[in-house]
Amino acid sequence: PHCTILGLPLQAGTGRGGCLMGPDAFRTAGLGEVITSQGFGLTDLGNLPFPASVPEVTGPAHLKKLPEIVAWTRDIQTQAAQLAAQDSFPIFIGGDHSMAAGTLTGVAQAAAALGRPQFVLWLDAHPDMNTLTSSLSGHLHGTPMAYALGLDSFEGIFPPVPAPLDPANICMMGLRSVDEAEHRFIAELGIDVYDMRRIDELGVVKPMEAFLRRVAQSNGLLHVSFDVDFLDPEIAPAVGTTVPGGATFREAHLIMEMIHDSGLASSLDLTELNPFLDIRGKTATLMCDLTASLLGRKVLDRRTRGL
Ligand code: DIR
Ligand code: MN
Ligand code: MN
Ligand code: MN
Repeated sequence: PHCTILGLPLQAGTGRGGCLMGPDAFRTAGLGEVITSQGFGLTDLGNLPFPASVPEVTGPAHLKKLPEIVAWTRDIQTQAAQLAAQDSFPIFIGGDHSMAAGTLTGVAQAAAALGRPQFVLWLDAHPDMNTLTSSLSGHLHGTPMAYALGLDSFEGIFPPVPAPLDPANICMMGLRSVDEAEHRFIAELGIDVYDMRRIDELGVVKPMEAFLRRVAQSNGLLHVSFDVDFLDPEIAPAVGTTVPGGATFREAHLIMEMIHDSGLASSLDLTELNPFLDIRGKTATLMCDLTASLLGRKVLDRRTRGL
C-alpha cells in the first residue's frame, strides 16, 4: 500500500490567517512517519504552488477573495482528479476547507471515469453548504459542499463541476453550527446528517455501520473530509472557527478505526488546521494520530487476557 501527500496552502477562504502553515505543521507533527509506520510507502508531492494565474471573475460583492479561490479550485480539482486515478491513497493537507471545492469535485470526476459512485464522509461542525448567494459571512470555506453538489450560483464563476455529488451518498457527522439556508438545503436534498445531538443519543457506531454498509453495497469510493473543528475545541484548539460541544477523542478515533476496518476509504482531506492557534503542536499531533487510526493503528489493544 502507498500514500501520496499533497499540501494545499490556501487560507483565502477563511477570515483568519494561519491555515497557510497547515501543511508544514502536519509534516512537522510527523504525518509522514505515521504513514510509513503503518506500512505504507510514501510520496510527498510538497505543496501546490499559489495559482499561476488568477481569473478575473466577479460574483456577489460580499464574497471574499473570490478570484483567488476560483483559481485554487481549478488547480486542486485537476490535481485531485489525477491523484485519485492512481493506485496510491491521496491525503490532501490544507489549507482552509475551500480546498474541498477542488478535492471533492476532483475525486468525484475520477470515480465517474471508473463508473463507480463517489461517497463522502463529512466530519465538521459545519456543513459548508452555503451557495455564493446564501453565504452570510462571505467566507468561501463555507461553500465547498454546495459547489460539489452542483447547487445554483457557482455556474459561470467556478469551474464546471465534472460529476456532481449525489446527495444520497453523503454522510455528515458532528454538525453543530448550521446556517438557515444550509438547514433548508440539507432538508430539501435529504442528506444523511448526524448532528452532535444525534451522536450524543446514538453514539458513532450505528451511524458509521449504516453508512459504510451503503458504500460497500454500491461498490463506492469513499472520500473522507476531516475539518479540525469536528473535534471538541478542548482537544483541538487550532482552528479559526471553534464551536463547543464537538467530537471527543474516542469518538473521533473510533470513526477512524471503523473506516480502516471497512477498507473502503479512497481519499482523505485534513483541513482547517491553523498552527498559529495551536498549543505546542497539540492539534496537529492529534490529527496525525487520528490519521494513524484511519490507516490501521490500533490505539487500544482489544485482545486482553481472558477474553
Ligand atoms: C458559516 C461558518 N456557515 C459560513 N462556516 C464555517 O461562513 O458560511 N465553516 N466556519 O468552517
Ligand atoms: Mn469545514
Ligand atoms: Mn467547520
Ligand atoms: Mn471552515
